[in-house]
Amino acid sequence: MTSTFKNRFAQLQNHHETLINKKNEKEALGNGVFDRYKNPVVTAAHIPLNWRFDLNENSNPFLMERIAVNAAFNAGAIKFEGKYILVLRVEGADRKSFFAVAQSDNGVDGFEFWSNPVVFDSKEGEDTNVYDMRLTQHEDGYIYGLFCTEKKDPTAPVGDMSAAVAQCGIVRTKDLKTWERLADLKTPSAQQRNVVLHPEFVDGQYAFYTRPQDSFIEAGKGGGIGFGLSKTMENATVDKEHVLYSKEYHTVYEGKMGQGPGPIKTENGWLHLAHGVRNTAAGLRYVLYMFMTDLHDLMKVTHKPGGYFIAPEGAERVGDVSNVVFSNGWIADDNGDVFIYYASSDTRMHVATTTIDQLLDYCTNTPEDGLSSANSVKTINKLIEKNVLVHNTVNEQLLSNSN
Ligand code: M1P
Repeated sequence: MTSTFKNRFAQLQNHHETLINKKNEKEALGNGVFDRYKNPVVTAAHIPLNWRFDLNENSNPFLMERIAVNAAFNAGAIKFEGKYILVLRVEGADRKSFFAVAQSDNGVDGFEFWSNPVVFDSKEGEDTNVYDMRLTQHEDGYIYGLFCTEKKDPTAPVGDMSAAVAQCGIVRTKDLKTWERLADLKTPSAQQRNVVLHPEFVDGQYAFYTRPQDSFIEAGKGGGIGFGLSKTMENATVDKEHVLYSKEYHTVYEGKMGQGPGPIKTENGWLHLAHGVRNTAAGLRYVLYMFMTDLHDLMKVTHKPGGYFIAPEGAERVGDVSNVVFSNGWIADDNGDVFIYYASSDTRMHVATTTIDQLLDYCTNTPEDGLSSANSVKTINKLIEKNVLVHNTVNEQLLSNSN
């Protein structure tokens, strides 16, 4: 081995190890709802060297990167055998996405990829592109991965190389290593993305959150969060989609929205995280918002905190598709801690930490969107009045303490 090759390899290894061992820290202050962290938890640079470099000096004397990775983002998440597991959407320089598992001991740093990317069969013709897996530990004993499978639109006019059809692919596993491919979900909608499996049976059936859409980018008449039941997972079919959360004019989800990860069960109802999309002069803006549904009636939205929950901030704003935050994975620990994994600008993964108590407080006490400027001002004035009372009480207490 020449010393040039040896030195370059040592430098690459050193750079990679330093990145993986970098400790993450909470950002100062925060908003009281969740804490952001200084570093992303996974980036394209976290991808193992042996996936990207031919390490044989004879066939790669310059130690060139042979297979470049563009991004690592939009990860499903699950706690498995005591580890915080992400199933990431890894996107190559060739634009093709695939899935790969990374694990960490503490959920905020030290994420390392497993030895190989995830492999599973195609079904119903080869998937051109697969992405955005939502993981659900279902009460039937399987871990299901629901993802988007994309193919060229067979009805696209000659010369149109971008028209695509998106549907919901389904895999299941018990060890996150061997994945069984099932038939794609059938629904009444022309296209589907952002489909999520509910963790419990509903009336003895499997329950799905869907995102009915008319075409590949535009949700069209659809675009809300739908809900439907299927008797089986082997040939999952939702005959009827009921929209449980609709698009609304002048909200952060007026363009379209999509369920994030599967909801978290609490004594007070189900906590949901979703993304909302609106159009701007600079293109689409994706933010995260929250809502809650009734513990027993999953179609009943009980709390709708107004506005966004997480929006892209600072360096998160810039990437391959700028001004985007997207989440399809979170982990709730038994002690009530919650790890929200979100991607920024279709490029990298971050974590935000919080607790079930904070999320419940946020969902139940954040005012709803009043849907007009006057109503927003009324809501602020109400809070100011309330704070005047608090201020007076505190002053009275201070006075009586000093007497
Ligand atoms: O580019 C932003 C996101 O766009 C799509 O989300 P949606 O279906 O809601 O428009 C997905 O391609 C997603 O992967 C991507 O992050």
